[in-house]
Amino acid sequence: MIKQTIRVLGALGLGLALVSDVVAGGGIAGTVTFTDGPQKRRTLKLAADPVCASKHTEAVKSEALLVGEGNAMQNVFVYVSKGLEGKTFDVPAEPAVLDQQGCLYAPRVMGVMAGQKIKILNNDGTLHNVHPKPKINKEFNLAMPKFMKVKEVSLDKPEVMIPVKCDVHPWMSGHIGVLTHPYHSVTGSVGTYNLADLPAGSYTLTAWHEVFGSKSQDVTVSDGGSVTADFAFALADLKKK
Ligand SMILES: [Cu+2]
Repeated sequence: MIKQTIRVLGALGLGLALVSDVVAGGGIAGTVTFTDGPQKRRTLKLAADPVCASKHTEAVKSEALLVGEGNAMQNVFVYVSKGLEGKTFDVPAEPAVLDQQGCLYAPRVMGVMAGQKIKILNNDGTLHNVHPKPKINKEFNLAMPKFMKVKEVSLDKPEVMIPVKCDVHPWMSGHIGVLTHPYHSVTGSVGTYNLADLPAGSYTLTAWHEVFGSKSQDVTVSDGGSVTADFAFALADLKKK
């Protein structure tokens, strides 16, 4: 939008002086791959709660490692881990949403800003007990009986990552990353992430996966520039963890 405005003003011959205080920013985008390809996935024992089992027509497999076409790695949390110290950013007014669908967390991995509201939904018609296990934030234990469809919480301190478990359904597993800035992204089924409108500068970018740990690389972003930063994980990373 800002870039567009600059372009329009330029075309009108109005010069950039009018918008000289606008920082255009740059972007970082990339793909995360798992070079050893898809691995065998364990079948989850959802039958322990017939309500959970009834929500699925097929066997439900573990989502701890999801590798798609072209070795695309899903559910990798990519974020700026260094370089934004001392800068402040508005906390989004929109809450993040953590749903419980068929007794699985959706999304399984998510990022929020410290203090941002998180809306936790329960449309499963069964009891869930949302139980994050933070090391820095305050632990809470939220029982959501089947009639409780929504509850709002927030995590106030930066912490990457906070595991979330359900005390009723042991296979339920999620992770929330809490940051002081909005530059985070989670890879989807094609393994891509995108961080837009970063102030120009040098940063450390970190990619985190729940099984394979973290990898970092340094990137420099210029105004209006776009940087590509890809990450690759492999089975061998398990030993390094
Ligand atoms: Cu549950």
